[in-house]
Amino acid sequence: MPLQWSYEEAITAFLENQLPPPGLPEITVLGRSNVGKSSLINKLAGRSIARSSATPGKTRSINFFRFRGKHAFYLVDLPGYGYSAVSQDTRRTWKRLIDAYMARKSAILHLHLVDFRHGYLKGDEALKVWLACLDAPTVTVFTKADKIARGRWKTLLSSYFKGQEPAFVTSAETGAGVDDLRHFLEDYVDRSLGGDGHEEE
Ligand SMILES: Nc1nc2c(ncn2[C@@H]2O[C@H](COP(=O)(O)OP(=O)(O)O)[C@@H](O)[C@H]2O)c(=O)[nH]1
Ligand SMILES: [Mg+2]
Repeated sequence: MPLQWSYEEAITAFLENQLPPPGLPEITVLGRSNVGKSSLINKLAGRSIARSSATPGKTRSINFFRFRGKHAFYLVDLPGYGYSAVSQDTRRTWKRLIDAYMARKSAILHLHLVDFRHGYLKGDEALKVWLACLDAPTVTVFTKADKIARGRWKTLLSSYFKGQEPAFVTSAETGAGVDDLRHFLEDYVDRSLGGDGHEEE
């Protein structure tokens, strides 16, 4: 059955002191600019809450979206790393914000979004190395799967992905794979809080 979350509020942090106090489980959404982070968050929410744009690298804030499923949790939009077109200053401020975010240690899971057409690019390999140093595990979510014929999905997925952990193939355009991901995240939040991962009857 399709799972629904109620969306409660958004918090935007440009500066360290604007980060919400730790307490709720947080699931981060990471990946290159334009990979489809905002679009996936909107699709998971079932409504338009995160701004999606065709111009990459516009966002300079960390955006927290609070949901309530079985439990309350945040999806956290950590916008594109590796901006090429920003000044040193902006980059420094940005790094400070990310470091402050990570120091809170509230993330229980990181979603690494990767364009299904391209697989892991150079920036993604660097991100993987960085993510591997963090406490919380990472799950890869392939995006824009609607751009690839369904008959090729399985082969393509196994050509990119050799790991044991789950990987999701999704499209924010058609909604493919999104409900599976929603269920996975719901169970993940539940287990992180000591539940058994099953929905209550
Ligand atoms: N065809 C297709 N386009 C997508 C999908 N997800 C995002 N896009 C497009 O890719 C562009 C960047 O998306 P956005 O969500 O803003 O990426 P972000 O920079 O990672 O937040 C936008 O033009 C979206 O409409 C998808 O699943 N399929
Ligand atoms: Mg975005």
